[in-house]
Amino acid sequence: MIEKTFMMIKPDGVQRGIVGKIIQRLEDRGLKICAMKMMKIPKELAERHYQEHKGKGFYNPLLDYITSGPVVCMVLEGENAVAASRAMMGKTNPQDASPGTIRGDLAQVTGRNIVHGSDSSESAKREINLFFNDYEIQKYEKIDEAWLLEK
Ligand code: DAT
Ligand code: MG
Repeated sequence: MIEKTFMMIKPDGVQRGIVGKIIQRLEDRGLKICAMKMMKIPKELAERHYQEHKGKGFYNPLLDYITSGPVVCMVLEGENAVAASRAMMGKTNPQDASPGTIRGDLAQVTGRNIVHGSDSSESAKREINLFFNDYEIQKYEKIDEAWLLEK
């Protein structure tokens, strides 16, 4: 099933200069970039984005971290894009993330795990709508689709 997901390179990924490296992996997999922008997340947006974690011990440090500098937000599309991108990210704690995953290869601790990705199609829809307007999400055909997907 072709679907969209939301992904974000967090402030540490931007500061460490590995934005290109992360996006390269996603493009190499064939995930289509439908939207992309850099922004510094306002506190209110961060609270809405992470509302499911409100009240947990790591909630305030998480808000401080995610609002501490610019992030790169993306909408990606592909076959089972939500699960595919989660698998590429690896486990939340980079110590548990397999080598070969973004977190397993590029991060060390949970509080600096460099990427966010939606965990279900419902959260993907919610998060895409939180971060992007319709006119920022591009509909286009890529020339490799006939070879990448069975269409
Ligand atoms: P994920 O980012 O893999 O979807 P999550 O939604 O459970 O993980 O948590 C959101 C972020 O909050 C996560 O990327 C890092 C932080 N976090 C989660 N669990 C944590 C914990 N036990 N200690 C510290 N930070 C945590
Ligand atoms: Mg999550």
